[in-house]
Amino acid sequence: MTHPDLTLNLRGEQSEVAVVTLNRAAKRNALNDGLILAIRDLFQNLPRSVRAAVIDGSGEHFCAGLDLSELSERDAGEGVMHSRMWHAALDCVEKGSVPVIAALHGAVVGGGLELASACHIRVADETTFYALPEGTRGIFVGGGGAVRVPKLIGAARMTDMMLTGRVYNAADGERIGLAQYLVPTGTALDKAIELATRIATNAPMTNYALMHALPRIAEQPADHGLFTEALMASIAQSAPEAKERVRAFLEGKAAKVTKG
Ligand code: 1HE
Repeated sequence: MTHPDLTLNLRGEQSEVAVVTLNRAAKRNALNDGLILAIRDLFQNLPRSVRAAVIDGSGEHFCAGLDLSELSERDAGEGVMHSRMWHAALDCVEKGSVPVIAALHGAVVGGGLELASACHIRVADETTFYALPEGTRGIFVGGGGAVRVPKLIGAARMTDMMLTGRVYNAADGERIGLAQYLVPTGTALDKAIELATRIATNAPMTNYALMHALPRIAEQPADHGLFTEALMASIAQSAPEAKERVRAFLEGKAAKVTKG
């Protein structure tokens, strides 16, 4: 890809895993407008071989959030447009073509946490820490955090983080739901690639349903959700690939579920 601060590497035997790296370590991977637009473009144009993606950050930190040096001179209207640009870019991560796993270490703060929240799974190593310093910098979240972070940890915990500047360490972050996996220092990327490689072997329609139907069902009234679930289930199970997979299990050719 063409942006100097964002690199794409394809992994796996069929180039099925995209590893997307924020490459601006000198500025702690702070997200300026160019980098946000590059994230949008990259996730809109992933190579067709890609079935799952990983985002990580180079250097000591995942991401320091919004590039504060660009914040200064915007008026109210420009501020709205800027926030909407972040929304559009992070929507391309969350509602794109493939599941995305965030590999976290060091600072996951402000817009960095908003980016991580747009991913489908978060893997954090023991150096990870989470904060929303917007509250103490006299600003507000603007990259979708007000919608996505409460879905992970609840509005009360997010309010506390923003009112008090509270920082969660890696263990507490996993405990409250900011990350689904806590792994030893330096291993988040390997773990994320391992998970992405496994996810890439799922039937694409199942992955699509999990990314696109599940979050919408969660926001529907229960009766509507159950109806949407029934439609999605029938579409997924009618795919030829689903039939083959079920037949393989019944013929003893597919893996059993084993104790974790
Ligand atoms: C930056 C940024 C940034 C670092 N924008 N330049 N985000 C914040 O409020 C986080 C601000 N950053 C920090 O608290 C710390 O930098 C870190 C904890 C992330 C890392 O600390 P450290 O000691 O490793 O690095 P550093 O020495 O603080 O920073 C290294 C350089 O990166 C330095 O520049 P230099 O030219 O003096 O070397 C910093 O100025 C620069 N840097 N973070 C610009 N964020 C859509 S709305 C989203 C709202 C937000 O995200 S608000 C931002 C929240």
